[in-house]
Amino acid sequence: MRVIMLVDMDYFFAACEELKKPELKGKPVVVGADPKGGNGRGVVSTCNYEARKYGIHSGMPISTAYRLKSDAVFLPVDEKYYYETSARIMDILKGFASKFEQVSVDEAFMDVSDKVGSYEAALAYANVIKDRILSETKLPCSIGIGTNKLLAKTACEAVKPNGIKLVREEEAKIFLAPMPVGKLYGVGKKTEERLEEMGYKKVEDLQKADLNRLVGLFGTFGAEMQRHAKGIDYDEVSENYEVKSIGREHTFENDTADLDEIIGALKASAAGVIHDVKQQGFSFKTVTIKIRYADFSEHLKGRSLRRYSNSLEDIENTAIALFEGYADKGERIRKIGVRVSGLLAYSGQKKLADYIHA
Ligand code: DCP
Ligand code: CA
Ligand code: CA
Repeated sequence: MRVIMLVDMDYFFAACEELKKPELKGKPVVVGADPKGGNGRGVVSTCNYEARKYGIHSGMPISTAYRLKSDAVFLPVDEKYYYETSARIMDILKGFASKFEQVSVDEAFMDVSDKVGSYEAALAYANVIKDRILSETKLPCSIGIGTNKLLAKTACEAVKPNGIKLVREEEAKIFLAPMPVGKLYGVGKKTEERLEEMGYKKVEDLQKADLNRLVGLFGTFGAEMQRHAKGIDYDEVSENYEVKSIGREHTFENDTADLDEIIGALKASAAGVIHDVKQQGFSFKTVTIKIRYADFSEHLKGRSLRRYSNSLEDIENTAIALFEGYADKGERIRKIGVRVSGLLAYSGQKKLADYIHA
């Protein structure tokens, strides 16, 4: 049987702040932009559960958060510290998984099918993982368990914070039925609005929907949504293996959805990459882009060329084509990067290992 887990850290950035300063525990803590006495621009990155009691949440304007609870502890985003902590967590988790896929700074899918043979064993295993994370990092997490990614993720969201939840295959339809369609895995804001307009409000409505109508409205994505509504998901946990590669990244001053700005950053990164590729005497076979959204979720997408190349145009064109798959989402992006791999050294004098950029 296939057993997938989704481990997601609780109130991650704020939990990291509590770790740094234990005296914050029990107080409402908001991490994000500077509230500037209520006139600050920018948004809440996250807040602890104390602060959530006042209605504060991720993505909310910081000025609104300040209005809701002006005497909360407001802290700036200490990205470096959170990513260091994240790396420690991910290292621990990797040891428990046969296949491991990190999907955000604080979240990863794990295929543990080889490690457990039953649902009971899966629950016990999740407890061990949760305890290990807590004892080694002092940070709480939640774990969802199911026969696929969709069920693992949805179970985790349902049990948050500080819990473990298993959804058995035979319970899946009933578990999902009462949820609003916006909660369904893979359904973004725009799709949610469209679904509601068409009369699909709950996942239950999607379960019962006429498949032809859904496909007429949404194409193959319509069929996939109905599968998801029924708790069916074939997506595999895809190992994020580290490739020997050369890459560049660009972090935007302000999170942006502006296409010109994003393409400009891709081109600038490509130019940096080709500089290194040529200087180090390589050609490459694969181009990958990495997108980090404003909410710190990440997407990696790569494409292999027909033959080895060392041209800037190949990097640029491939990177832009790959980005087009995401462009219509219109979501704000925090950071974007380009990377080439499948490297071939021109001369035998240089050892590839000397040129691996993490
Ligand atoms: N984040 C952000 N802006 C968002 C969403 C998230 O900056 N709109 C950052 C801060 C979060 C981290 O990413 O701590 C992880 O996001 P989660 O959605 O997993 O939220 P939390 O871990 O903060 O809370 P939860 O306990 O609900 O998982
Ligand atoms: Ca989280
Ligand atoms: Ca998360």
